[in-house]
Amino acid sequence: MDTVVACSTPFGSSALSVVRVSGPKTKSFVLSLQKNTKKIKHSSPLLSSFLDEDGVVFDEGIITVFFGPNSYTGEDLAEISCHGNPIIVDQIISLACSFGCRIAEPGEFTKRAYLSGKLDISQAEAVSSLISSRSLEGAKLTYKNLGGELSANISSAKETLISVVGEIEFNLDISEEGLQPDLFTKSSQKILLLKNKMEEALSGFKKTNILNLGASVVIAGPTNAGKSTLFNLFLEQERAIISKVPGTTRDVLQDTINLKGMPIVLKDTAGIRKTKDKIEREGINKTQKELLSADLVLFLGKKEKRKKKDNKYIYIFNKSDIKKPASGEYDIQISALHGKNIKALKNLITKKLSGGSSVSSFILTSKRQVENIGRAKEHMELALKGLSTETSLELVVEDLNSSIFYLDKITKKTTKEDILSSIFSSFCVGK
Ligand SMILES: Nc1nc2c(ncn2[C@@H]2O[C@H](COP(=O)(O)OP(=O)(O)O)[C@@H](O)[C@H]2O)c(=O)[nH]1
Ligand SMILES: [Mg+2]
Repeated sequence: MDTVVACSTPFGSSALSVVRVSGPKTKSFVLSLQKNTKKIKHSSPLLSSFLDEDGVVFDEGIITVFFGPNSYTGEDLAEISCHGNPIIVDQIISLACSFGCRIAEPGEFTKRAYLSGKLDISQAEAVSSLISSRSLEGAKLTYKNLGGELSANISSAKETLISVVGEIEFNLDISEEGLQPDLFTKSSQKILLLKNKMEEALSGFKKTNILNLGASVVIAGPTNAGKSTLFNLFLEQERAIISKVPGTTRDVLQDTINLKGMPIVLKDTAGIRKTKDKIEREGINKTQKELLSADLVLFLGKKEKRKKKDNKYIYIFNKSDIKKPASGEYDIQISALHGKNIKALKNLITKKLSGGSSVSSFILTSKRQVENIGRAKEHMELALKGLSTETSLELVVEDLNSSIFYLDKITKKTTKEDILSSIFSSFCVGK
């Protein structure tokens, strides 16, 4: 196995940087850096000078070595804290390379942790989401999976399915007439409970995903409706120009806000109208694109009659201080200028974004997990249908085994190399 090296902290000047080394050459490399060689102990920080190839000291810092298998990667692992200067970091990395180490690929430390059985694949995914999470609440949820909460949930679901399969198979072995009388109802009840849990997990994903990645919320509507006024109100600053002149906002303006712990990228757009102005038309094209990719649209106008109710839209009646809605359907009335009913609007936004769901204890953090839970749930539904119509028990067993197969894929130790590569390549170098 190669010994790998990488800087685990962001590039640039800072008080400290941390270089990580993992693999069989770790201890001897750390010794080569020291002037007065001290005995290396497991997990004990050691103040050390750093020597270059000519024996000249170029920095000093703290080295902590963790002996495998009791380390993050399961191998010998060193964390070298040096002064946060890219030149010093480069020097340590190039010394390690001359010593026979190679530069780690993105996510390679976590991949090694996975390969040595320190983490299962769902925990490795939790590491990645924890690093990229954009809200504290999202980080807290994700951290639970790092501790193995998802793995525990999956294994308990699998145990239930295995026990149902076992019972059905036992009954298949005895004669048809001798079937346990409550076999169908008992099995259905157990599977139904599990299926509901899967549904909860799937609907909770929407909220977790928004807490981790943030949501794109677009303010749109006709010119002069008060979009920029609302945008500024949310930002609590005069960010966009407000004017009675229609067509003032042309480019998409955006900023990040936090609503009840939810990170939101809020966008102010050009008002939609027919215009001969080339630049304004370009702005309106941009608005249309934003509308397509938005998680939620705050539309300052009424719903078009022929349009079906779109769940992505909140139809807002603005300027309620000077007029009342004559016709049309609105979800809420506000006054952006006077901040009237804004609290209710904020509540509506967070409710819509979380899909009204609360996060269950079954937390999913990646699309891969969602896909597999979805497939497992589909097969549970088929098994339930089979049980309710009392069709062949063999087919029910087959569906339950497929459910187990998909649940297994979430935490499996033997995941295919291409799936591994796609998971770990999204990590940063040094993790
Ligand atoms: N009375 C009243 N005027 C508003 C309200 N919101 C915006 N306006 C005014 O409507 C005009 C257009 O606002 P602006 O935010 O630039 O609209 P936009 O074109 O949709 O971005 C400005 O003169 C605002 O002061 C409101 O709630 N009440
Ligand atoms: Mg505007």
